[in-house]
Amino acid sequence: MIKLYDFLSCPYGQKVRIVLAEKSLNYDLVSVDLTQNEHRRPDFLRLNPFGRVPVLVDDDTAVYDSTMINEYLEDEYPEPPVLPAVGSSALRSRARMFEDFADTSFTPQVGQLIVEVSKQEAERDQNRLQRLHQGVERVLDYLNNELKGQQFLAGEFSVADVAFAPRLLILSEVGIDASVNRANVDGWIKRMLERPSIQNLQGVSADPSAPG
Ligand SMILES: N[C@@H](CCC(=O)N[C@@H](CS)C(=O)NCC(=O)O)C(=O)O
Repeated sequence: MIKLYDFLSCPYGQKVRIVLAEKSLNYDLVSVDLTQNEHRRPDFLRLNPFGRVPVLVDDDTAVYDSTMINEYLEDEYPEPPVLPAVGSSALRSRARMFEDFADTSFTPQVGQLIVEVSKQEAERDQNRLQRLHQGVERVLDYLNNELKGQQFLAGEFSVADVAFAPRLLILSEVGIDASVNRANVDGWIKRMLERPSIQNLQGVSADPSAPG
């Protein structure tokens, strides 16, 4: 039996829930309320010494970190795949690089934007806000270019697209229209929104308690 320790608005937990849904895997969701510091409790720290969600427990195996969890799911439950086929080394690297870029650059940047936008207007740092906006717009331009002639970032739908989806879907809440003047990004978002794993994703919101 699979258990997922998660906080619904966490974009990294959302990455894992998209993959679980793609692979039609049943699981129990165990809520770890970050606003109540439940991620700092000793029993949770035994699962992940970093004290972060998501953590996946599959029978006797506990795995933390969304990227490592999704690798585990791909190894253990390979169908349908969320990585290009073994042997397509260049495409597999491309998928992993995009996932890493989303996790370490795009998602945290949008997270900082969420935190800034959720402040009272008078308390917002307008320069920082502008810098963050420009940073996200630059990434969207880059993605628009990378998506030229492609349905998804690395061949078929993969962990590369999964990693961007949670924060792409809330950009309008922080005042960014990802699609305007970016036809490739527009088509990509529409294709992702056709997938039940993304349509039914819970917790997609600009919640500053899980900025990512
Ligand atoms: N690299 C990790 C990041 C996970 C992460 O940052 N989770 C946040 C919530 S979105 C968290 O648990 N934060 C609590 C903390 O850092 O104290 C992953 O991909 O799973």
